[in-house]
Amino acid sequence: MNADSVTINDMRSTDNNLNQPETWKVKICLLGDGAVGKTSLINQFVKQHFTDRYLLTIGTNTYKKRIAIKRPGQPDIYLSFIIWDIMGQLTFRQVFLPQYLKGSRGALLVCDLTRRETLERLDDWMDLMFVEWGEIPLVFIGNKNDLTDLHEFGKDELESFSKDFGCGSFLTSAKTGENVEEAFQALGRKIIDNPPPNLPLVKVREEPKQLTPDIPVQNFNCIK
Ligand SMILES: Nc1nc2c(ncn2[C@@H]2O[C@H](COP(=O)(O)OP(=O)(O)OP(=O)(O)O)[C@@H](O)[C@H]2O)c(=O)[nH]1
Ligand SMILES: [Mg+2]
Repeated sequence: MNADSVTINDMRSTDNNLNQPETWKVKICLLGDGAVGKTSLINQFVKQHFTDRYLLTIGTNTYKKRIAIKRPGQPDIYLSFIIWDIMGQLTFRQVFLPQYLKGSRGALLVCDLTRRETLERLDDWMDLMFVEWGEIPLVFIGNKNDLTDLHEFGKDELESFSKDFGCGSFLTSAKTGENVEEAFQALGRKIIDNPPPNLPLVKVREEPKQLTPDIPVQNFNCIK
């Protein structure tokens, strides 16, 4: 089998043992502007860890986590997420994004509740995505919900934005963990309910791998 291209059925575990739960390997991405909290959300989801230090992501890093999706009256399905953390800098987007998006089966689109422009710029991310992917399962995230005093927009605006794309949304805090698991679960459920048909197969890493070091950024002024 060509490791660079697979169909959705190939993503299912080939283990025929009926005692083994059904497992799908699924590549997903987090997209959004710089410093909205993509890396922090992943660290909270995968390692239940948060730091106030801003470590600029250079290029992309991958992480892995397996979750169970509950289905009423049916056995759970396990999703083995391969999570791609992509840097939010504009210059990077145009050059590398298409190759990083290749094979993704869903995405979390992240904005920062303390900076309105990060919500507006999700439009640009959506444009880039549709060009590369067409329609795939999406969930929108308004992050930094713990920084209430600094909020420039809230639930209503995020909801009306995400509804334009027929998608759900969550207010999260990577710091406290609020709604982080729930947002990833919602994306997983959407992927299972609406698997994108005939996507090219993706080579999946078995172990989380940091491809490039993060760079510490001093004095980032959005963070308490
Ligand atoms: N208070 C608070 N701070 C957060 C939250 N999420 C992220 N931060 C902070 O915001 C800054 C940027 O977070 P990152 O997770 O590195 O942002 P990013 O989107 O990965 O940024 P790039 O890698 O540049 O694209 C860091 O200082 C984090 O500590 C949150 O929910 N609450
Ligand atoms: Mg990052």
